[in-house]
Amino acid sequence: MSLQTELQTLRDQAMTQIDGAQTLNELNDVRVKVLGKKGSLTEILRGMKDLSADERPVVGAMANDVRNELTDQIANKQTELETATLNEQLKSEQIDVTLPGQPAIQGQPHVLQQIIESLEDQFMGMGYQIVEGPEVEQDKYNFEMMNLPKDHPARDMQDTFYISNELLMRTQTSPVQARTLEQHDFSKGPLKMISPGRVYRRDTDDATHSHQFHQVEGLVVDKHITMGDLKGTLLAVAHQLFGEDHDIRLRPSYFPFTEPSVEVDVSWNPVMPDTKPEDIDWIEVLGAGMVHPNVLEKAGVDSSVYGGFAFGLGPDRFAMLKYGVEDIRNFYLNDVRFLTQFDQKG
Ligand code: FA5
Repeated sequence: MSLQTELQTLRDQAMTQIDGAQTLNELNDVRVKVLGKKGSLTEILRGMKDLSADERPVVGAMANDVRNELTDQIANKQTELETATLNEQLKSEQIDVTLPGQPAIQGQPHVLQQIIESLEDQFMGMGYQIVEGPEVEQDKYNFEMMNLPKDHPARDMQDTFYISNELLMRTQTSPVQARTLEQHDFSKGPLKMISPGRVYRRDTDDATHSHQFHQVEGLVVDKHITMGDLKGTLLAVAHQLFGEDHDIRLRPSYFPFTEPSVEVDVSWNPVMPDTKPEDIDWIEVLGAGMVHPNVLEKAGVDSSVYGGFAFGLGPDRFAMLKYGVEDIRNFYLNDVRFLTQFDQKG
């Protein structure tokens, strides 16, 4: 077969392949196969050395024409394929700007977290530090250092989930008192701290009890701290959470780690100057008292120099009172219809 015929055949075949290319990749394969350094056109041109001097320019010119023709055809096909791809993409990514928008649902802190954070803000404003303690606690901190030795009957009221003889799910945030007292350097100033967190008890769940709930512990230790300081602090808390027209009342109580101990009630109805004492409804919200000297001594603090007050309040109960929630279990069911009622943004 003469070179001219070979070139003609190559041209015809290449044209068909270019036309048939479905994708840019396929088109590129054709280009490399025909026009590339090791392509079929180069292969044919190698045979030119055997041609006569007359034939050579004729075949050379024809080879050039074929190359140019194929190059143009490839460029056209490339544009065609690129346009098709772009159109396909535009079609699939079409946006209907007239569709209504989808509102973004923004979360919010859980209502109990809101109560805890507002207490944290208030106490930080009064110069308290916020301390965290472990939920899996040692018997030593949860009970013994809080003046509750192994055989103490008051342990029964806080029966809990034991992990081993010495490790348990803490029943109260009071162990953080012992942990903080041990660490505190009194030469640098008084100790004022609160410690919010989860606590656990083997209580049977009902409308006002949960086996897992929250407490916020408070502890102030310095020289010359009095029961008046405790009452003033708790009154400030009640005012902040419930409003200025709510009062508090301290009733004698018993905790092994405070002496004297009190239970604190908040007036549930507003108290006006002319409200008669018998018309006030009181609701218990927390336990408190003056730190027992044994608790100070066990943590290495000299109880003849230092003294203080402590309290432990239940934010779950605070939230129930503040918002009129009748069943504590609602806080733990995580039903969004319930939780979104306490949207801080209103
Ligand atoms: C204590 O736990 C003491 N550690 C509090 C304390 C601290 C007293 C420092 C003195 C000094 P009590 O068991 O009463 O006390 O619990 C304190 C508060 O936790 C209660 O007033 C109540 O608000 C809340 N509470 C107790 N048990 C439950 C429960 N099962 N579910 C929800 N809240 C509870």
